[in-house]
Amino acid sequence: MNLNTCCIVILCSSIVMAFSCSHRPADIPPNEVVSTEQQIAYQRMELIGFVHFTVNTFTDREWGYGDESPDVFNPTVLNTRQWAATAKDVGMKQLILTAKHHDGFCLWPSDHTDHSVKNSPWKNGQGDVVREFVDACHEYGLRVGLYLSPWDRNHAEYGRDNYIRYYRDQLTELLTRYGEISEIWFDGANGGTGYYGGAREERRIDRKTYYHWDETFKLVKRLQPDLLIFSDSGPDIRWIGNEHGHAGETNWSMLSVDKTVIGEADVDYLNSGDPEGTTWVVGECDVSVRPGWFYHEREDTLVKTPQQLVDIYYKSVGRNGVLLLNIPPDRRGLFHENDISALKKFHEILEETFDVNLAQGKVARASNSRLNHKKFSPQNILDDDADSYWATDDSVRQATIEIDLGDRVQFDRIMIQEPIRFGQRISKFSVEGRVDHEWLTLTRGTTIGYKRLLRIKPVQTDRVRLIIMESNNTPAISNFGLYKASADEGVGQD
Ligand code: FUL
Repeated sequence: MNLNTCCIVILCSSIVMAFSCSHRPADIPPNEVVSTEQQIAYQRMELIGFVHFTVNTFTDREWGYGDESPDVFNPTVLNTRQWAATAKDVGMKQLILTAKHHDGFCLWPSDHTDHSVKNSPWKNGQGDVVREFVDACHEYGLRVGLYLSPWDRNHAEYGRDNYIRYYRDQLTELLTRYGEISEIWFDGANGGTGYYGGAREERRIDRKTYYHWDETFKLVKRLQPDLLIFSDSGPDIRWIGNEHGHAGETNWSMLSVDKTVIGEADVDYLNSGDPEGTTWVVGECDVSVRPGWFYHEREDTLVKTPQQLVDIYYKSVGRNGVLLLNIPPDRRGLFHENDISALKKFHEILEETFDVNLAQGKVARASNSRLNHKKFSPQNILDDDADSYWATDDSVRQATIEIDLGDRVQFDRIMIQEPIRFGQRISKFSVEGRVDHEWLTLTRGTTIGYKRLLRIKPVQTDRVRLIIMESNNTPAISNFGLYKASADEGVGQD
């Protein structure tokens, strides 16, 4: 290359660089506390399933005492593919199985105890429910989660140091034998009466110190670095503080984990999160499709209605949470027909409601748009792309976006999303609609987070505006939607 050509090449690349710099400004500065990529992927699943199955299914209990004989575990036609197919059909993206509940019975042939499927009549002791579960999830493209109860009412050493070794050995088996595990569930129920190897007594533990959770978390992350840990205090996913599947109307994804103790957490704190929290810990909203977590024939008629499930969806996914919905297999080892039909209708209703976003592709204008650059244009909130977003200039904390819908449209559901990879910012907003030349407040709210869904009375309007009144940093929105609810939702309003 001669000198001239070389100069031209350098000049051209400088022009290209300058051009691309001026055309691709940097993202907005993130908050101090932000979600990890794994937490974003987790939250985008929105709906996941829980599978409670063990000796309780056969003894008709919710909490086994720990003295159940493995002989009782004998599902007649266990079919984990039916579980996974159902979950997939109804929009679930992950299933979590109780590999061991408080009774201590293991659904896999653990090398560390005789209290497992290997001593049950099921498949003459040759079966492994965890293996079949994992294989079925993979076949149907679902992620895999496992629940391993810290409390073990069967184990002779529960309450002593030896048990902690046993518990970690079990975790190691589960996290090394079955491929990628996406979530591990550490329940807060701990200590009390039990069989304990025949002692039949009450054993209390110090919830703060007994489990040495920090060490256990390290082990888990060493074995599966991308896995997310659920517990009352995270570190990745937190319990939402109740078993109705209801997140707080105000729900921050931040938490100060030193303010929570597994098994003793302040449920209000968990329910709303903490705007000053130092760790990003997504709220998971667990609830069962039936009154109990395990299958009981007497509850066949007490399955939640599709409308009740839809209501829970608005109170969980619609409040910046992930919905973990339990479906307990029956004694055949199958999801019951009544549960399946409620879930299918629930899914159909949601599909119908959220099928058409009436705001998509319409025209949006904002009171402030960062650098007046199209990367931050208000138009980005109407493009159905969770990664593009509107944001304001640095000094701004309050802003309005107005959407011109063209014609008058009727809607009664509103959806708002923040781009959470930059943190959770907004703490006060309202949505207004222009009716007969007057702006009416349609709804107000506090936090938004990954997703906020709002149910309002049906309204007809050609203009809507989102008013952001409070934000801890420059406000940013990734998506905004308007929908007309399926007639089958029933009356539901916030
Ligand atoms: C609770 C347990 O005690 C229940 O049996 C169930 O597993 C539920 C999901 O968590 O703490």
